[in-house]
Amino acid sequence: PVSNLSLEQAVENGIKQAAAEMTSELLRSMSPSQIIDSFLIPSLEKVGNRFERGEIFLPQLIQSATAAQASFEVIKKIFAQNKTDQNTLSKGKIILATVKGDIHDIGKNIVKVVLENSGYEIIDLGKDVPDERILETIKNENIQLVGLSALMTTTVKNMEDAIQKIRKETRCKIVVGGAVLTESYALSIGADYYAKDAKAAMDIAKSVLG
Ligand code: B1M
Repeated sequence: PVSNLSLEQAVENGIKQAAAEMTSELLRSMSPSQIIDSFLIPSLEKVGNRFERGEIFLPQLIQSATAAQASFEVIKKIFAQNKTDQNTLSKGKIILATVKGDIHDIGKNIVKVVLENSGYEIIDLGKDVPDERILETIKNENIQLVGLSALMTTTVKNMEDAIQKIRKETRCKIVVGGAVLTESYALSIGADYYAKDAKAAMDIAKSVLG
């Protein structure tokens, strides 16, 4: 590596290239999920807290997010390689979306890769997704499971609205995730399941779709 930064330092300081390099380095001895859980998420949490305390500002937050995404791009390639030797038949389709008003998608994208790697076909509607779009896709594609992500206290309200609309018109199961949520809160806004991380999302997909 050209730098001697750790992955945490690279993410916390928003240095993209170092983050990518350190990830390749770590992948020699660690699994992708270990890297995500032990380095990427804790570093982003630290950065988020600094932002909240006013110690850093939006440009730095964006740089850190970009560095984390660069690390994840490297991780994604490993997932893709593992996928090739699995059977290619889809175990079922799942919609993923970050709810209206919310542009945080790093977590959703991690969940996507893990679910794809487990054999599910993911319809990724992206971020800041209007409820109507989610609803339409559920109906058009006859979807049995939708995963919604929300990262802010303000957008959890939008998540609740989306859940109500989905409930009213379909029988699709709903799993929710995102750092602001807890299991009891998720259930209180009407979700069927709460996934604290990608592994939990995988277990839920398995129990709903097989
Ligand atoms: Co923002 N941000 N951010 N941010 N950001 C938070 C969420 C915040 C908590 C930081 C803080 O102040 N401490 C805070 C929200 C506070 C609140 O709720 N009241 C905040 C804020 C305020 C904002 C802005 C408003 C800042 C501004 O503009 N003034 C703005 C929001 C704009 C908007 O959305 N409308 C904003 C912007 C950004 C960036 C663009 C710079 C960047 C996002 C880049 C991107 O996503 N493309 C960013 C980031 C990176 C963060 C923090 C630092 C990290 C989020 C993250 O990626 N975590 C975050 C602080 C924090 O979370 N501690 C923060 C890692 C990720 C892997 O975790 O998403 O929880 P997570 O996903 C996990 C699980 O939750 C679960 O699995 C994943 C993997 O384990 N999961 C699911 C998630 N979704 C799931 C869906 C499922 C299943 C499981 O369905 C099946």
